[in-house]
Amino acid sequence: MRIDIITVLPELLASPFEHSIMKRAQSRGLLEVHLHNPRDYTPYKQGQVDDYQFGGGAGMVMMPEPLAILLDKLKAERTYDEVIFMTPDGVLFNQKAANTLSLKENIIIICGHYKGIDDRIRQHYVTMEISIGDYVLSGGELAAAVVVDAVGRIIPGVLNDETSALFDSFQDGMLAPPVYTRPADFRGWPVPDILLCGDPKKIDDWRQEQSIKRTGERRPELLKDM
Ligand code: 6GU
Repeated sequence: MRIDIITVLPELLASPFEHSIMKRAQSRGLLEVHLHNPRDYTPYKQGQVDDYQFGGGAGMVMMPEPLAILLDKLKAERTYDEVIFMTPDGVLFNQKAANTLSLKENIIIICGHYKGIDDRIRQHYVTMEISIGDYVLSGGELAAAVVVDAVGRIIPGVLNDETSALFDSFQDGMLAPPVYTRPADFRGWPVPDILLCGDPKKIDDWRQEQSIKRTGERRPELLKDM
């Protein structure tokens, strides 16, 4: 999968994909992340990419030309499955959306800044608008990093133990059960006995039960969807 990210702050996205699972996804050739700065494509002097909004009002808007020139260039090089715009007024991102995106070949992610981007880019280029939650971030970069991470880790072949994603919170619409490691007794706080019993069936049942209990306590609305 190839992800092209359009951002006026590529420095902000330099490190998130250079570690751990995102690094492995790329070194295995399963994920490619490319950063592009619209400033390198602007026809305006001094690298201008934003301007005052028509009609007045506080806040700058990203101008259409730098984005359109860059988008045209990318789209001439390959076919994209989606052109995604990161925006707090987009559709809420969730595990199902991550699963769907992980099956795509090529996607573009546009990070908004300032007051946003000229609406004509949204009308004529963008195919999908994503928000990562009901709060406002100062730009789309951190949200894009969240989406790339959530999508990248579930590309088939990325996780070492293929089953480990199956037990993630939300992968089956439920929260994950608690986990423990050594020591079996830490400061007098013991690991639940059942995890040491050696019976995989009993352990599985206990995890399932814990999963349901946690989901009921913390996110009861998830159980209603099942
Ligand atoms: Cl995608 N962008 C911004 N700027 N703020 C957000 C967001 C995106 N999702 C939630 N808040």
